[in-house]
Order: sequence, then structure tokens, then C-alpha cells
Amino acid sequence: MTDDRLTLYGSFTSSSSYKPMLFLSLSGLPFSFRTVNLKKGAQKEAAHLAINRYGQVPVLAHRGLLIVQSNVVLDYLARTTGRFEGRTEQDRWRAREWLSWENDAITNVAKVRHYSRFRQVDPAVMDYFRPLAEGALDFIDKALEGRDWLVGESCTIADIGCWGRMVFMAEGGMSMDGRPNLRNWATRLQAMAGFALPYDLIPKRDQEFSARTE
Ligand SMILES: N[C@@H](CCC(=O)N[C@@H](CS)C(=O)NCC(=O)O)C(=O)O
Repeated sequence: MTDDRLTLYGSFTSSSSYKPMLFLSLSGLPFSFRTVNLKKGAQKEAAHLAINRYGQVPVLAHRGLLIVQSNVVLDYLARTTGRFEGRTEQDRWRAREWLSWENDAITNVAKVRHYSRFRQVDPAVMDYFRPLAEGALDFIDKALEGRDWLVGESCTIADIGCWGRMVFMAEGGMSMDGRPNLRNWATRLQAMAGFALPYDLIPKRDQEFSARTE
């Protein structure tokens, strides 16, 4: 395996892992997937902490570099492959602006899903996070009014990053109902070659992915 091959460390239940996986799948690029068993706490073991100080997934290894934080991974992939970049310099900055907002706002969708599915919390905690999560979905719905994509005229890392973390919304009791622009955008994403939902895309075991031939 060459240093030039992209290697992604992630987990099949992780929206943060899904984001770069989706980028790679939509791009049809070959890559290696290495599973990190979050349930067994592999992310907190020394071997993983050596590649991700935060004890989390994802991690991208490429050409001797280690890239962590899903939105930084998306930024790296867009820069190095040229895929899903904005067309103009302003668009490229705007895409990264969306990713920064995503990390503030759509994270609340991930939290509500996490507390619904993996961990019981005091109802007051949910009362705090649910309106923030619903508000983030409303914001995206409004931003997409009259447009196909968040930035410019084509899909960028802004769309992949925002969709990628909200994808599990149903597991947190949230939905696209009453959010027509969000639903149409999701439909557009799902129509793209290489698109797959997380449980269909992220393997439970290490796997080698070949380049997609159209
Ligand atoms: N801000 C980070 C968040 C990463 C994150 O929360 N990863 C979760 C899975 S989605 C994780 O590794 N959780 C295990 C843990 O924190 O112990 C990113 O975007 O990469």
C-alpha cells in the first residue's frame, strides 16, 4: 500500500466518519478504511491517541500526514483532490464558513441523536439541546430556499459536511417534515453517483475501496 493511498479511520455509527466517507464515495476515489471500535473504547487506547489526541474518529492518513476533525478532513480532501471545492475564491471561503457553522449548530442534532440512542441523560439536557437542533435544521431549510446547494451552483464540502452530521436526525426524533427545501436538497444529494447512507456505506470491518468506474 503506498503512502499516496488515502486511509480513513472511522466507525460505522459515527456521523463525523460519514462526512469524509461520503466525500470519498461521491468522488469515486480508492481508499482504505480502518475501523475503530467506539463501543470497546478503542478510540481512547494509546495506539489511537497517537494519531488523534482527542480520542475520537475520524482520522485521515495521507502522504505522511495525519488529519483530524471531520471538517478539516473535508477541507484537506477538497484542496488535495479539487473535488467539491467552490468555483470561486469567495465560494471556497463560504463553504468553509458553513463548515464552521455546522460545527457550532448541527452538532446539536448529533447530540440529540447521541442522547436518544447511546446515552440516557436528564430530560432537562434534552430540553436544552432539542430546540437548538431543530433551529439548526430550520436554518438550513431557510438557507436553501430558491437554491440547489448551500454555496454556488454545485455540491461542495459545505453540503457534504452539513448533511453528513444531520443524517442520523431520525434516530433523535427529528425529521425533514415541514422543511421542504431541506428535503429537496437531501433528494438531490441522494441522486448523486456514489451516494449512500451511513449504514450502507461505512463498513464494520477494515475494508479496501476501489476507484469507481462510471
Ligand atoms: N469535532 C469532531 C467530533 C468527532 C466526534 O465527536 N467523534 C465521535 C464519533 S461521531 C467519537 O469519536 N466519539 C467517541 C468518543 O468521543 O469517545 C469532528 O468533527 O471530527
